[in-house]
Amino acid sequence: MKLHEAPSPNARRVHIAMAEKGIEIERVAVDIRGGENISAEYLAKNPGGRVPMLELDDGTFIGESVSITRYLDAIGEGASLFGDSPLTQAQIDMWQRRAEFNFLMEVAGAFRNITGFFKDRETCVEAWGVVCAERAPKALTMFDDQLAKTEFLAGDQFSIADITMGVGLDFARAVKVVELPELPNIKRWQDALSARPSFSAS
Ligand SMILES: N[C@@H](CCC(=O)N[C@@H](CS)C(=O)NCC(=O)O)C(=O)O
Repeated sequence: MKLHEAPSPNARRVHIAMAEKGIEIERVAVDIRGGENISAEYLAKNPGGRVPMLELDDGTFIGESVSITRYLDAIGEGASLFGDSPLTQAQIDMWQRRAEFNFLMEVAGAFRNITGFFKDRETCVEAWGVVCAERAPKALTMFDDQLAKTEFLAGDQFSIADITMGVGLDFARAVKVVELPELPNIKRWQDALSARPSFSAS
């Protein structure tokens, strides 16, 4: 297998999953600043035009970091990142989607529209970025309230939801386009995530 990637929060989600599942994968750098990911050759493999992308040994390509993680979860060792029972699967999916749509996507929207990082390939609307930057921190209360009741976002099991939210928070801090309040339960949970080798090494 090969992981086509660039330094990015979505590649980091896959790196954390690889470490959690004990999987090593050859990495291939994709020049996203130079637009390699929107070249005809890349789009033929991944019409989503983004990184990361997993290439299997039989030439199959899987795009989308959560889909790649789901595949690695199924073939790797150890506890599932997506849940074992119908209930845990639904709860993990629910929190994964909330982390992705209510937080990570808002931070990405703020970053992309305020900085114009990819303005060579998309229309950036600064005012929309400001709206995203306002919405991302507002969503945090929901996660903090949940973490007052549970060890991890979806209950007592570390999951893809924690990976998405933890990576989203670190990305928000790194790109500095969103002001984040310090909330006690998120802090307790993030300290626990940082102590995991999968997070600290990625
Ligand atoms: N939903 C996708 C999003 C992937 C994504 O947005 N990747 C960014 C890097 S974090 C990218 O490829 N950016 C290049 C571009 O937008 O042209 C996933 O989870 O993999």
